Amino acid sequence: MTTTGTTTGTTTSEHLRDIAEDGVTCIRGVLDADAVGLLLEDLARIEHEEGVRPASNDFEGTRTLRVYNLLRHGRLWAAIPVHPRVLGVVEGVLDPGCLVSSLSSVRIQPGETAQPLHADDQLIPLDRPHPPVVCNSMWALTDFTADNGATRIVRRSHSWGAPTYGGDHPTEPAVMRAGDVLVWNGSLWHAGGANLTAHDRVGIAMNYCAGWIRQQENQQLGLPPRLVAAFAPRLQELVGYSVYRGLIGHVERRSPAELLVDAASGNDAASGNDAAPMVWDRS
Ligand SMILES: O=C(O)CCC(=O)C(=O)O
Repeated sequence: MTTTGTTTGTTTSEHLRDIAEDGVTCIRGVLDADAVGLLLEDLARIEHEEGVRPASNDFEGTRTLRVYNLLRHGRLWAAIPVHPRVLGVVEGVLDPGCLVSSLSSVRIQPGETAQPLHADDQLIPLDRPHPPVVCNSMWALTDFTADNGATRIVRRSHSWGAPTYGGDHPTEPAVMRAGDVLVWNGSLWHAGGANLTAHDRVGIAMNYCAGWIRQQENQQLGLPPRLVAAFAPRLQELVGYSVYRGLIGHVERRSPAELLVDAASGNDAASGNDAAPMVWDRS
């Protein structure tokens, strides 16, 4: 586990060990400085064009800018959910049938106070601890420090009960360099930190869920089919144009991948994403 302490995990299996034990790991140097710069520039453009303003509730923050549904905004964002170094770990926590649950930005501005402590799967009515159903990640686009709002975590809390929402519990800051990615089991207690500095803390919340539960952001309505038709096949699967274990998510016994509208012709057509065999086709 790598936050304020020593670096241990570097391989996928070491990261998976860290998540099994601590509930969290840090994958260092996923994005280089150029990639970070492009994402920061594009995020600033989107925030400006969409007139993004802080929310007025404690959870989203009153000095925090959030942009949801980032896959709507072009190829830079489409590269995030399929990044092999992170997706490989997420597939190990959930399984390869996992889905994109949401993709959003979190710009914690100076003066923001600490977010209430929570677990991302807290609203899912399952007894705890339970097998992972959510696996989330925070991509640092600026350095994350103890003072600028680094995500605060409660190590090993994924194997406890649910936190008292907003409860007072000792936390540690997930200190990261820009380009690093924090990955955690959705049962881990955590929260965004207070920003005591004069500079923004910018992160991308790339969240995944098991292929058999609902995605937090509705990807099928949030992303126009013509846009999804141009996505890489693996990203099409991840946003929900797929069936879990040949059954869950089917449309009249067919995979939704077969129903994507072909962007070029406007005809209903297979998207290039070879439909997986359905459960009924197995003898
Ligand atoms: O911004 C962060 O570091 C964490 C945000 C978070 O946990 C959330 O919004 O659910």
